[in-house]
Formats: sequence, C-alpha cells, structure tokens
Amino acid sequence: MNAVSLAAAAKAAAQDLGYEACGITDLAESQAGAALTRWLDRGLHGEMRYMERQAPVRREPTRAWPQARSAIVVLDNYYQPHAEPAPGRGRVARYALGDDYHSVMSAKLEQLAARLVAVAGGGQFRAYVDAGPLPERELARRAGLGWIGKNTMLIRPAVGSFTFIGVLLTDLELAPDEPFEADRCGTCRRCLDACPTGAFLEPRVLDATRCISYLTIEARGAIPEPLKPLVGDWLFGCDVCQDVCPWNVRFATETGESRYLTRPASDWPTLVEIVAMTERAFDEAFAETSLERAGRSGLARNATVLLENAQARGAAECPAA
Ligand code: B12
Ligand code: SF4
Ligand code: SF4
Repeated sequence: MNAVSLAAAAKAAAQDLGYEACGITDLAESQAGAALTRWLDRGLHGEMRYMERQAPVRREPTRAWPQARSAIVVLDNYYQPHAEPAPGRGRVARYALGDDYHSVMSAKLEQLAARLVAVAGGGQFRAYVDAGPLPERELARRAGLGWIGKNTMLIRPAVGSFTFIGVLLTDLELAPDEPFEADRCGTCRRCLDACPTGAFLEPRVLDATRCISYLTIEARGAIPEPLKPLVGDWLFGCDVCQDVCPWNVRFATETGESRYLTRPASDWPTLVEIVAMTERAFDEAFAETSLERAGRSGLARNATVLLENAQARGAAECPAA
C-alpha cells in the first residue's frame, strides 16, 4: 500500500472510531521550539519540571522514537454544555467531567493502530496522549487540523477548541497534510481579557504559574494568597479562555463519546466532604477520572480555597454578616 492510500485508510478508520478529525504530519523539527525555550527560560512553567526534561524531544519530536516516519494526529471532541455545580460543590473543567481521557483516548488509538496493521499488513505504532514529550498542539497544527489561538489552544474551524489531541507515531510512511498556516484570531482578544488571573503575558504566551488549571492541578504547594480569590469556584481546571472564544460559542457541539459525559450533579462530593476525605475515600470518589491527578491533598487544598471564597462572597452579599 502506498503513502497516499495509507493516509486515506488512517483517516477513514479515525472517522469510523468517532474522532472529530485526523491529519498526518512528519517528525521534522518543531517550529515552536524557540517559543518553548523562551517560555522555559522565563520560568513560566513553574513547578512542571518535566517540561524542562522533555524540552529536547518537544523541539525535535523524532527523538521520541527515531524509527518513526509519520505522526497521525487525531482530535476528539469532549464538549458538553456546562453542568452548573450542584449546591456546595466546585466547578470542574469540562475535559475532566467524565472518564479519564488518557485511558479513553489510548484505547481508541490502539484500535486505530490495529486497523492500520490490518490494511498495511504490518507496521509499528506508539500512542501519545498528553503525558508524553511530544509538542501535541504544534503537531496538530502541522497536520492541518487548526491554528494555535491567542489562548494557546489548538482551534479547528467549524469545531472550536474543546478537543483532546492524540498522536500515533508509526514507522510507516503516510502522505502528510498541508500545515494550517492561517491565524483566524484576527483582532479578537476576548480570551486575553477574560482570564480571571491575567495569566496571558501576551497573545500565545501563558504564565502557567498564574493559570487556574496549573494552580488547581499541577501545583503541589499552596495557592499564592493574592491568587486565591481569583480562583473563584474552580475546583479543578478552568474553561474561561475557551468559553469566551467565538469559535466555541458558535461551533461547539456535544460530544458523541458517552464516556466524556459528566455523572449526575449530586454524585460529586461536596467541598466540605472533599476537605475531610481520607485517601481511600478520595480513591473511591475519583477513581478513573482526571481529578486523580491533583491527589487527595491537592483537591482538599482547592476545596478549602473555594470554601473561603464562598464565605467571602456571602459576607459581601449579606449586610448582616
Ligand atoms: C503543560 C501543559 C499545560 C500547562 C501549560 C499550558 C500551556 N499553554 O502551555 C497547564 C497546566 C496550564 C495546562 C492547562 C490546560 N491544558 Co494542557 N497541556 C500541557 C501539555 C502537557 C504541554 C503543553 C506545552 O508544551 N506547553 C508549552 C508551550 C510553550 O507550548 P504549546 O502550548 O504547545 O504552544 C506554544 C507554541 O506553539 C508557541 N507558538 C505557536 N505559535 C506561536 C506564534 C507566536 C506568535 C508565539 C509568540 C508563540 C507561538 O506558543 C504556544 C503557547 O506558548 C500538553 C500536552 C502535550 N504533550 O503537548 C497539554 C494540552 C496542551 N492541554 C490541554 C488542555 C485541554 C488543557 C486545558 C484546557 C485544561 C483545563 N480545562 O483546565 C488548560 C488550558 C489552558 C491554556 N489556555 O493553555 C490539551 C489541549 C487541546 C487543544 N485543543 O489545544 C493538550 C494538548 C493535552 C491533550 N493531549 O489534549 N496545560
Ligand atoms: S485556563 Fe483559566 S486561568 Fe488558565 S489561562 Fe485560561 S482563563 Fe486563564
Ligand atoms: S477568544 Fe479570540 S483571540 Fe482568543 S483564541 Fe478565540 S478567537 Fe483567538
């Protein structure tokens, strides 16, 4: 089978598996390598030391697996209209409301690989979702799937940015797509102005140490005092810079992947329950969800901040308080 037919077979299989989109690129040096170096030199990654360790691979993706010839990049839509948190609960970013996307995506990428082995009569594959050292948004842009918005998200026309990115490297040669070169943000700057913590230093440059997603998921220490009130009611992650994006307002549609949908609002533990949770209760409540990443103490820290914020809001609203 030639490179063009293999690329077509990969896209047909991806569509069949329910992916929103699929594109192909090679493993050439990342064009965002210099931006990554500047970001790290300014310390904008905070405690995420793995970003320093993985930087050489992120700049030169071929280092991840030298035999790899092509990258098959897929987008999986996870959008769901926001379920407002039930009383006494915190707000959870949409991407984390359902089953852990790492497992869902990895299983689907394995199925994609199996289908390609069947049509190509061989080939080796390695799947990456989030945790690996690949520059996933840059690979998606190069595979023609969208552009990197001012909020640093990969945005696809007529879809938006509520998508996970998955990458399947292979030693097979597949015909690459044209990179997405246009910048469709134009003069818009809604995401930059809406960010509750002012985390964008300039378009496409995020100070992760101010980002609510980093503060509530990645950071291991205390949330800095001045940022605590700005976290508002976000228990885990944040969606503000995507919610305000016109490309999402206009095009986001509910995912067809039932595993990404939220559980009933009342099934989420309350903030008070989270603060008091034992390790075992935490494991039972959040097993197989993305919230596991914060750990029991991380989630309890977040819940404490949210309770303080709610108390401050109550005091501001009630003249008798
Ligand atoms: C570290 C990380 C984070 C960090 C840092 C985020 C960041 N913006 O860098 C934190 C914890 C804050 C984070 C948060 C989130 N993340 Co995250 N994260 C990652 C991870 C592991 C690496 C990203 C990275 O390399 N960052 C370093 C920066 C420098 O690189 P970059 O983001 O790829 O893009 C830069 C270059 O392309 C360059 N660039 C490109 N063009 C241009 C042009 C100009 C002019 C300039 C100056 C720069 C420039 O600048 C970009 C931004 O700095 C990836 C998975 C992966 N392996 O790639 C997921 C990933 C990026 N995250 C993802 C998601 C879903 C999120 C959240 C939405 C989760 C949430 N709801 O809370 C938020 C979004 C916050 C935001 N606005 O970015 C998805 C994004 C999917 C998509 N459609 O874009 C990814 C791809 C995981 C996945 N496999 O699906 N994340
Ligand atoms: S995820 Fe929230 S805190 Fe982080 S950059 Fe976007 S709006 Fe700002
Ligand atoms: S809100 Fe506007 S500037 Fe920000 S990513 Fe969307 S289109 Fe681009």
